[in-house]
Amino acid sequence: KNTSIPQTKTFGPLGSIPLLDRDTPTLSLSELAREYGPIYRFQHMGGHSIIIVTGQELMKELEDEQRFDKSIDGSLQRVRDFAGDGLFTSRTDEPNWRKAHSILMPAFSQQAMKGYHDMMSDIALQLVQKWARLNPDEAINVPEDMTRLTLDTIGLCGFNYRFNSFYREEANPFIQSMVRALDEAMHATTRSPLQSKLMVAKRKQYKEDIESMFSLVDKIIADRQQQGDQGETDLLARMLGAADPETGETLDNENIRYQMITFLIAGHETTSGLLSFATYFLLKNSAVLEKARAEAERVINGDVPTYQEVLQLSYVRMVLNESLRLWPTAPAFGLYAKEDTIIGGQYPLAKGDEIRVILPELHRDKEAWGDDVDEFKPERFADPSKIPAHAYKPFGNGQRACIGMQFALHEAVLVMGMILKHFDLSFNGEYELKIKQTLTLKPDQFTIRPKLRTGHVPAITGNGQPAAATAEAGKEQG
Ligand code: FDE
Repeated sequence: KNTSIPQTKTFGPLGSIPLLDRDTPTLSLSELAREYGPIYRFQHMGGHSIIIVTGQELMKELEDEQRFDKSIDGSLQRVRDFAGDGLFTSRTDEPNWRKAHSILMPAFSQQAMKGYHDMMSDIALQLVQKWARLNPDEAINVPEDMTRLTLDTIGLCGFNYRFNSFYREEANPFIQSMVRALDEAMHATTRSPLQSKLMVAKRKQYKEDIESMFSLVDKIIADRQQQGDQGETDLLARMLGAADPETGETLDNENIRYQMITFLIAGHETTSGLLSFATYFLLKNSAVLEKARAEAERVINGDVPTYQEVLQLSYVRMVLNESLRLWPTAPAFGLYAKEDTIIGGQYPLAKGDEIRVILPELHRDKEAWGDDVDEFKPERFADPSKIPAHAYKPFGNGQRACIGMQFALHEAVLVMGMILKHFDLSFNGEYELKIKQTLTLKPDQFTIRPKLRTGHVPAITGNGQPAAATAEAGKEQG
């Protein structure tokens, strides 16, 4: 027998919007799930509603790609203003999604990480060297430095471009534009059309920010096209050169621009949040910290881990997985029903109905994880066959899942391993976790005091390569 989906309280023409904290809408949706259950209908303004899902049994059904597909509504629709039909913001039926997906998959395989390893190490060393040279009374803002790291890493591996964020006090101007534009994309969804119209200054700023992003990226593309193929192995080279095996076509320049902006957005905010939360959890859980440190000391021989050593840091990887469980930095994804259907054996959905999976709650489903869901326990990930896959979606689902997963994890394990090996960490005074949401989540105002423990500043050898990576390359050649 069909039942209707529980619905949130409404406030006239405002719908249920007053129930949301405008700065952290996803956290509000998580809280509402505790009141209304694992599925409920949230009423937006103007009669438009979305269905919120937070339970593993329902998620299992949503994995069916015959019945459900990724939706591009709400804030993602806004992000299209600057990410166009790039991978993240294209509909699955747009020709450029499949084309770019086929062309770019090989560039994100585990195998491809070998090619990025030295570039990732280069940037990780910049972070470690900065931390090693602090005066005793200086603190580090963790999300800020992690953002420097992840932005510079995707810039270098993606386009052979150096944002050089460790040499600037302020965020790079490109990033300032991007962060403002993303913030605007998130906030715009909770405003009425009239309210938006009245915000003239905001709209002007938004337009300028988009233009400045386009001009930097278009220049990088033009410079590369002018200079011709010089054997680069980055993502840009692949986008300019590789053809879709199915159609034989390459990506056009406009789409390459959108992909570059997409990788910069997707590749840095999410990964920097991950590294920041993981640092926080390590500081909060000293037994975990000691275990991870012991592994880093045992596995990493030089100052910088080799590609192989990164793969061996399995406990560090579990720490990152558990961190993504409690605070998935991309905290939600959207789907729509492709046909009229019924889920949970009782709830009818109409074709086109919008669904939003809210991950912090899904990842705390007690049926899947047990009663200790709120505790930080990396050991949950020790045996891959015991991970409740339907209740763990930090990288999304199915064909529209994150293409950058291996990339993000390789980078994060590498830098976490280095931090653990080289530093003692402590909070900079009292800290109570506070979440900041843009489109992604981060720990807000989180500062620490790293103290060098190895006695020497980790360094790069004469030929520009990290010492350990060079030794490994030498071994491989013979
Ligand atoms: C994607 C993604 C996702 C899904 C979303 C939806 O569905 O809407 C998710 C959930 C994610 N992703 C997550 C994440 C996390 C982290 C740490 C990351 N992520 C990272 C990264 C890096 C890079 C480069 C990336 N990432 C990228 C990406 C892309 C391009 C995408 C789209 C795909 C398709 O095809 O759709 C994603 N990513 Fe991520």
